[in-house]
Amino acid sequence: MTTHFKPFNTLFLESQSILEPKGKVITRRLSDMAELYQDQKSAQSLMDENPLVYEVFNVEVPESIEHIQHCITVLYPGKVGEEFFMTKGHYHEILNRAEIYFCFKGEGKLVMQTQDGDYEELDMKPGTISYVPPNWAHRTVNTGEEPFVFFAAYPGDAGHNYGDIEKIGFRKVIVNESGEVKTVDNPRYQLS
Ligand code: S6P
Ligand code: ZN
Repeated sequence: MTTHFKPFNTLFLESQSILEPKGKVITRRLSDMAELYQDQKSAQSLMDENPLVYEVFNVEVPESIEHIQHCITVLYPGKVGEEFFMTKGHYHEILNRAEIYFCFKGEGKLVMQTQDGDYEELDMKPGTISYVPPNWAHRTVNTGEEPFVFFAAYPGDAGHNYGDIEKIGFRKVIVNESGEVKTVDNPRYQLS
């Protein structure tokens, strides 16, 4: 008889924005990603405090194509200089693996980019379901004053490629300009 992977539930504890069981937790502080922000002087001045930027609660399933990885990200509010807190951003290691996001709480943007430099961004608020098609790098940005909390699901074998975004960056950055959320050109963006 074949041994089947057993079905199971995970509970999203909405009031605390955590999963039960917590699964594999990834914690990103400013020191894990300071070089990604535009204003390096402000990044350095926050380094003593080293704020928590985001946490990812990953349900543990095998990393193979038959399975669907799923997780909750809690992206905290804050800014480095005028640039809003954001995730590192990545392509999937297997580039053509898509992803679905569903926003539970807060507000933010999902910024996306292809390897030949196409750029798109979508607004997310509670109830928004966003589709990241195959081949698009993706990053989320918290443009609000509350934690921005979303669920993600993607093919089990997708993997994560952070290096390309670390090197090249996204074409645009999301900043606070006199109290308004603005998308501006990234002067450090370099399409090789
Ligand atoms: C995974 C999915 C999300 C992110 C998470 C953190 O494919 O896109 O769960 O991993 O939002 O972002 P990042 O860029 O640090 O992985
Ligand atoms: Zn992804």
